[in-house]
Formats: sequence, structure tokens, C-alpha cells
Amino acid sequence: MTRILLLGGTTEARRMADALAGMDAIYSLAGRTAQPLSMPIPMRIGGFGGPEGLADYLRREGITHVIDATHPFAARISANAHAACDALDLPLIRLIRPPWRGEGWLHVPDMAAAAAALPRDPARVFLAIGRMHLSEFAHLPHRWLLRLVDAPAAPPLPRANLVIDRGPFTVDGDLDLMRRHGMTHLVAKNSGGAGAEAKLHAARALGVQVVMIDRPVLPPRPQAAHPAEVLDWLHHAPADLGA
Ligand code: 3Y8
Ligand code: NAP
Repeated sequence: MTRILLLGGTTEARRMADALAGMDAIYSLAGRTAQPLSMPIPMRIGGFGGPEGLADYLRREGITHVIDATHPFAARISANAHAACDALDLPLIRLIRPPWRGEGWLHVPDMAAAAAALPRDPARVFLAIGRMHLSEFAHLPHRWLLRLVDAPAAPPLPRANLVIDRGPFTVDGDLDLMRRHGMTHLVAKNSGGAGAEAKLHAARALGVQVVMIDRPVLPPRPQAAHPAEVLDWLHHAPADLGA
């Protein structure tokens, strides 16, 4: 009896949920945003309590297959899924989108390196990295444009303009936003996917310098780029043996 846990929180995960409608599947979110989008399959929201908590959940719920469709920068949940599925010998596949490629970008390995790559003199920087890592830029002299999913209780950085918006975003929208704020630099995670790509097209059109943060390295696992490949895997991954 196939019972699927879909670790979500991305556009691809939503498309995977659509493809699983009618099957015995559960969509899982961390509970990072105030009003997450609803899904066509039952949802659970909140952490599991580390890899052990996730393993307990998988056992208790009789999960037979896990699909990790979380964001490429959600490294901890992916590591936990890897450990929990190894411990229970459960099939796990990662639904992930290819990284973006572009000309003239400054590639950096992490947030601290992105902060260090910005100019010494005050610039106008679009920090399109969400809310969770802004403190790594707090010591810099720049003017910031911040785009967040939910309005923060207090301004997260000095000299910051806030845009409260949930993607997917459009090129025209990001061109207008970056032109209006006179952006000189853009800091982005190499998330891939279409939902956040618009800002890169806008940056190229406006000659804005892009600082691109490379993805964290994850343990090797079967991967797919499209829900159809995952459905194929589901029908071939033996539920009783690790795939
Ligand atoms: C809670 C689920 C869908 C999914 C939409 C995608 C596209 C829009 C682009 C910019 C970059 C950023 C951020 C972003 C994008 C999609 C996708 C994507 C980037 C939601 C969602 C959850 C989250 C969590 C949120 C993080 C933040 C990151 C904003 C839902 C809308 C910057 C990542 O305030 C916070 O705490 C926000 C936290 C993790 C990264 C950060 O460090 O702040 N996503 N985003 C998931 C959960 O609870 O498990 O609310 O419905 C999902 C989406 N965000 O259904 O179409 O698929 O990538 N999300 C990044 O890529 O750089 C915005 O502004 O240009
Ligand atoms: P993370 O750092 O990898 O995970 C931190 C902790 O959050 C995990 O250990 C787990 O808690 C919990 N968690 C994360 N994703 C979960 C999920 N889908 N279901 C249940 N618990 C989850 O993750 P993150 O970077 O904070 O991302 C959180 C969510 O936002 C994920 O769903 C991700 O797909 C989505 N998202 C993230 C980004 C990004 O830039 N990081 C962008 C877009 C969407 P326990 O240890 O207690 O189990």
C-alpha cells in the first residue's frame, strides 16, 4: 500500500502535489510563512523534531515513499530526510530544479561571502534572499531593497525599503521595482526554477551587478527535474527496499 510524504515549500512541490491528487499523499511545510498556499492533498505544517522525529513520523504514519521537493537551500530538512530514509530503508527521491546560469555574475559559496563581495562604498543593493539571513549584511553601509513574504515586526536592516510579496515574480514587475529603486547590485540564491528568475533578467537589462550564492552540497540521492519522472519512480521504487 503506497503512502507518500511530500516535503514541499516550492513551486515544483506544488506541481508534484497536483500530480499526486487522488493518491495517499501528505504535503509537508515547515510553517515559515503566515498564510501558506493551500494544496490539493492533505497538509501538515511544522518541523518533525530533527532526523529522529522525522523517522518516528515516517514509521507512525506508515509512509512507504518520500519525495523531497524542498528548496535547494533547505539543506537541513534534506539531510534529515536522507538520514531518516536510510535508517528505515525507505525510498527517497529529490525533485529539484537545475541551477541558473548567467554571464558576468560574481559567484560566492555562502551568505558571508556574498556580503564580502559587495563594494566598500555605499551602493543600492536588492537583497532578494528572504528574511532568514539578513543579519549577515547588517554591518554594511549600503541602502537595501528587501523582499519578504511576511511583514516583519521591526525593520530588519537600517536604510531598507521593504517589499512584502510572495512570488512567482514577473520580469516587468522586477524591472520596474529595480529601476524605481535605482539598484546597483542584486544578491540572490541560486534557487533555480521560474518563480524567482525574473530578477535576473531585470538585472541583466539594467546592468545591475549580480552576486550569486551557490547551493549547499547535499548527500547524493536519486533526483528528478519533473513530476512525471517522480511518478515513474513511484511505480518502480520497491516500497520494501531502499531505492
Ligand atoms: C514556506 C510556501 C508556490 C511556491 C512559491 C520557488 C518560488 C515563490 C521565489 C525573491 C526571492 C526566497 C523565499 C522565494 C521564492 C517561490 C515559492 C519561492 C524566494 C514560499 C512558501 C514558504 C516559503 C519560505 C520562504 C523563506 C525564504 C524563501 C522568500 C507558502 C512562499 C527568498 C528564497 O519569511 C520567511 O521566513 C521566508 C522564508 C524560506 C528564504 C529566507 O531565507 O527567508 N522562501 N516561501 C515554506 C514552509 O513553510 O515550509 O508560503 O505558500 C514558497 C516559495 N518561495 O507554491 O508557488 O519555488 O522558489 N522564497 C529564494 O529562492 O531565494 C524569494 O524575492 O526574488
Ligand atoms: P531548512 O533550513 O532545511 O530546515 C530547517 C528545519 O525546518 C528542518 O530541520 C525542519 O525542522 C523544518 N523544515 C524545513 N522544511 C520542512 C518541511 N517541508 N516540512 C516540515 N519541516 C520542515 O529549511 P528552510 O531553508 O528553513 O526552508 C523551510 C521551508 O521553506 C522549506 O519547506 C523550503 O522548501 C521552503 N523554502 C525555502 C527557501 C530557502 O531559501 N531556504 C526558499 C523557498 C522555499 P525539524 O528539524 O524540526 O524537522
